[in-house]
Amino acid sequence: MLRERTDITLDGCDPRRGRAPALLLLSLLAAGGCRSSGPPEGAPPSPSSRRYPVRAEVVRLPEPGAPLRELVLRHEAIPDFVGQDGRVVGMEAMVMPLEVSRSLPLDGVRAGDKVEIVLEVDWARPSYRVVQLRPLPPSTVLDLGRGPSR
Ligand SMILES: [Cu+2]
Repeated sequence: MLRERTDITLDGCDPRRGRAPALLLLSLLAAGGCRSSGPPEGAPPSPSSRRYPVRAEVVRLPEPGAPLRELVLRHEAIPDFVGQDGRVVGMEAMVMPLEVSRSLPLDGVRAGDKVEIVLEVDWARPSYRVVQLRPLPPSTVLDLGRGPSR
């Protein structure tokens, strides 16, 4: 039997939650569909922000000269991900566009690379931002959540 699937929609940036679709949509709209410009560079971390280390594969690098420095990653599950209402809702493995801090160098990073990032999420602004990134060995096997039903 197929698992219920609501991810990989709306840029795949919706945290999993067993909620009514209307509520989910509202929270996504409030989150700007993951494309909020977020806080200015160099702003101190907000007390409302949380950081999650997570492993991922690089799907697409930022477009040179694009207004938003956006990295598309396929990340592993984040079981302790906290939603907008402060509850732990978890986030499935998914493809997700993420803003990258301007101060974070991406030299040498290529599509297909395995990396470990620190994702900073601030529901107060709201923003999703990669604030740290380090390469992992190419032999790293990621658990990207493709369940037995597929
Ligand atoms: Cu995600």
